[in-house]
Amino acid sequence: MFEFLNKVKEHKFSRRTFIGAGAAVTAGAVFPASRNKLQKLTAVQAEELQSSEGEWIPAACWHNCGGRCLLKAEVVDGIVKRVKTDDTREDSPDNPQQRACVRGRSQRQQVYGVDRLKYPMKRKHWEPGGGNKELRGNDEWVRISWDEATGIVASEIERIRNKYSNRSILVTGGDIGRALNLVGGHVGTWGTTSWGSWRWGPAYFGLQEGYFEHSINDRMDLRNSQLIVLWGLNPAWSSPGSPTYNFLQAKKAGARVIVIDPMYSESAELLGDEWVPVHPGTDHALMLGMAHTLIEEDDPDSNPLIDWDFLKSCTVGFDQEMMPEGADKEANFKDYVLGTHDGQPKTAEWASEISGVEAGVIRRIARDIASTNRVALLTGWAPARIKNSDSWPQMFMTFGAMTGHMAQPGRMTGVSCHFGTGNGGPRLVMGGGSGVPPGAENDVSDSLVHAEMWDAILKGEYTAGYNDKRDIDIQMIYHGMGATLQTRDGQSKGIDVHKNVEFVVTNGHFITTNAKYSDIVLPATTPWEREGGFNVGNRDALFYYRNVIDPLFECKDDAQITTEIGMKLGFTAEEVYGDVSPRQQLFNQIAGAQVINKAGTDYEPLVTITDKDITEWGVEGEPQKGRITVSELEEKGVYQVERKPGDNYGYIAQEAFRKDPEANPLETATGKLEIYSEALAEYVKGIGFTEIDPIPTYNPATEGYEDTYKNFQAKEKGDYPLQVINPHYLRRAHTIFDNNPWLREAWPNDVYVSTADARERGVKSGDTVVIESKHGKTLRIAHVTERLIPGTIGLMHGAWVEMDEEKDIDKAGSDNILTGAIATGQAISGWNSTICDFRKWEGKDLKLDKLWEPRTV
Ligand SMILES: Nc1nc2c(c(=O)[nH]1)N[C@H]1C(S)=C(S)[C@@H](COP(=O)(O)OP(=O)(O)OC[C@H]3O[C@@H](n4cnc5c(=O)[nH]c(N)nc54)[C@H](O)[C@@H]3O)O[C@H]1N2
Ligand SMILES: Nc1nc2c(c(=O)[nH]1)N[C@H]1C(S)=C(S)[C@@H](COP(=O)(O)OP(=O)(O)OC[C@H]3O[C@@H](n4cnc5c(=O)[nH]c(N)nc54)[C@H](O)[C@@H]3O)O[C@H]1N2
Ligand code: SF4
Ligand SMILES: [Mo]
Repeated sequence: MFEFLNKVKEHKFSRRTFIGAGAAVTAGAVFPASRNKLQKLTAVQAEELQSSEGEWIPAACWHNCGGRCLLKAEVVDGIVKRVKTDDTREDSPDNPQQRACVRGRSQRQQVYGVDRLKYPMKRKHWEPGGGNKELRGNDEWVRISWDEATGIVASEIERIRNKYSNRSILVTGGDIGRALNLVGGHVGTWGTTSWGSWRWGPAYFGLQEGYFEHSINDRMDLRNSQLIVLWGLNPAWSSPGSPTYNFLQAKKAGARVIVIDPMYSESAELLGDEWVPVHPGTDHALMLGMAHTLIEEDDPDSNPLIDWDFLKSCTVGFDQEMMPEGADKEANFKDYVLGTHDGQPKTAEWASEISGVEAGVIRRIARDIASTNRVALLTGWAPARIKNSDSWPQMFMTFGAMTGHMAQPGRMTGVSCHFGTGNGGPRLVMGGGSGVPPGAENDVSDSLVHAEMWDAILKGEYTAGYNDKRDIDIQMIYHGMGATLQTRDGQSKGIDVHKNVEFVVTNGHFITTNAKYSDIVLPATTPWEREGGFNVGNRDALFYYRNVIDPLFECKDDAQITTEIGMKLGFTAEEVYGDVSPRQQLFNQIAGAQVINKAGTDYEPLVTITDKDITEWGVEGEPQKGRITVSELEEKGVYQVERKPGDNYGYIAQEAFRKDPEANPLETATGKLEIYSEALAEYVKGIGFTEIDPIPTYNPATEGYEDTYKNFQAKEKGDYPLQVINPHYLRRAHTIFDNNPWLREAWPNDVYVSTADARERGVKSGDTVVIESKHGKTLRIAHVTERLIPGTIGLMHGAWVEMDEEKDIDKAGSDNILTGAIATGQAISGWNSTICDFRKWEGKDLKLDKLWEPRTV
């Protein structure tokens, strides 16, 4: 087709040499001779590279990965030769280095990947209106110019607006909305994504979710806990960087650790004193059994297990006496637990039937937590990424309140996940704004719920609220950023949608799933190829990255792509994006960066800026006094606030509220933590899917544990007798890095199955198995392990679907091929509530992913 493609074909890409070869050789081999610099690299001798000293430049590690670390790239003659991590300070338990994980250290393999998108591409059989739409996903690609590509996108936008309306254009991410809003707007999407039922609900009953806000204490205080409960969190995989190390300090300081998880994770292995395997999505029932134990056994004089003082001063709804004004006194939590009205006491035995945890263990853990002075009750989001889990966060809070483990040193109850893992509190250092103006308003108000959208588009109707269904006719999809077709519920339907609509565009780095099913793909730069910026992670540190290399091939910044499409729609660059240059944007972020003052009471400028800096940068600005110079920031790439125990930067969540709840009420209807919350129930009802009670009653998940039975009472298993969870896996940050050869080698992406389930099905480690749910089928190689509770399989999140269309089967282990487009409650994407079965695959065995051909175009 084109010269470079032929060259790549001729090269007869060999995975072995690619993985085994030295880095420089790799980059040379995979890049065709289309750029001088790259040509030079092929010519550079390995020895020369070894000895030459390039410049170490702070380089972005920009993913939504749960950690955040310092990366530095050594650039020799315009090419990144090596990558290293934080050596800017001595490593210590109080002030750990911000060290990169295995993915960050493989970043060069991504930026210089053989499969990087290099030029704008058009699907061969595309025509205005779609052409042969069925071919999406399997068609050939044709290289086109940027002028043609942006021209096609603009003319399709106009054609579809005129034939249908702006309500037929769906944008799933990125900033293309800036251009589209100038011509009437577009439909958007929303959902609970990461947080599950922690996303919005908790604000109604008085707890925060732990990402932007924090319901737990900071990492120094973790060392004051005597017992830490890790309830469905695995920082060793999903919060790389320093969180696991911080937990280790707490453990060294004497804390015991209980891990409650269907999988014996690497965090459990490192930190755990006890692993309590639980059926996914049944945590709520388990905790009710624990609450029942405390209610049954508590005696304020001889065996105090419940913190009545805390319940009375800080909560409403626990029992008849504590019900808020106007509420039905009978509808209290304690009577529900005791089964006063429904005849079903939520005993440890009852909870055991559902959760799979022995009743004796349930009682023992409940007593242990209640009778230990200082406990950290920490949960990740995974147990809340469950359909119908809207009352789970309130249940978690209720148990924390019953035991009083809240808002005091060493005592906390809440979310510990992602950047906030084991380290709550406001940011100690942050970057400033770029100064780019906000852009035009979107005149279209429709927005589709992730968990429903593929189905809604196929049906032509979506849920907009309680008793509120609206028609929708999507004909164009613009994937500006994100991996929507891969990461949303019900991927099989998503693929159908992509084969139906008239036009699909993706900006991206590779032929990802979104790109594969598109008509036009536009090659975007990575942050290594851009001007620079800040990345944030844990509250202690701020990461600054610079431009590392020139844009590769014809890649352009997303902002530039949006601007050029906007210009084709008849607007000026300024109208689309304002007139703040990328250099000025970076400078504004530096000038606006703030750090906590020494007293811990306010923020002050982080960076000192001189007149000379302003002149050298060629920007507008004012000199200012800060902690570090611009050149120090440029050189180090990180600013980390120095911590020590007892310093001014500690954080105890909701401390003031607990000390004086009348003077410092919460922002709930009653000012208290609401074990009875009408506001929560009303909120969930208003979303328009399913409803809940004001108290945290247990609602079995749709496609949850109970649904693995045809008849739960008779213990008769159904067609899909197993549950699926999607742990966030170290090979990937979601879908990112799935194609990375080093990581494919390090993390093979097998499906984890328990020894018991494998034996029952005659499956051994290394066998290819087909995993089947109601919604789809996928193949994987089995990894048989004792690390999983029997009855649950672990299909790691984020593999790029690879459909064998004839057999209607995915070969890559794509998690969302198994999930359905099923929305419940507050629009939860409940991925961890999915049921399936697996069996030995009769067809050809799968090759290991590391031997698969890359998707080069
Ligand atoms: N079944 C199942 N599904 C899940 C989950 C699960 O556990 N199970 N987890 C969910 C969670 S928690 C999340 S947060 C979501 C994540 O869902 P997504 O945000 O959709 O996933 P990512 O893989 O992070 O997608 C980022 C995409 O943007 C691209 N990209 C990165 N930088 C740029 C850029 O500068 N420009 C452009 N144009 N593209 C760029 C990357 O290459 C990648 O394709 O997935 C959710 N989906
Ligand atoms: N390596 C890697 N790290 C990541 C990401 C990634 O894609 N890859 N994504 C990042 C993002 S955006 C997010 S939102 C976070 C998500 O972070 P989490 O939600 O904490 O991550 P998971 O790995 O899905 O689950 C954590 C643990 O919960 C367990 N678990 C699953 N279901 C249940 C359940 O029903 N009950 C109980 N008790 N335990 C359960 C899993 O076995 C796992 O050990 O991870 C972040 N970190
Ligand atoms: S944890 Fe995230 S930021 Fe840190 S190196 Fe890994 S991928 Fe990069
Ligand atoms: Mo997430």
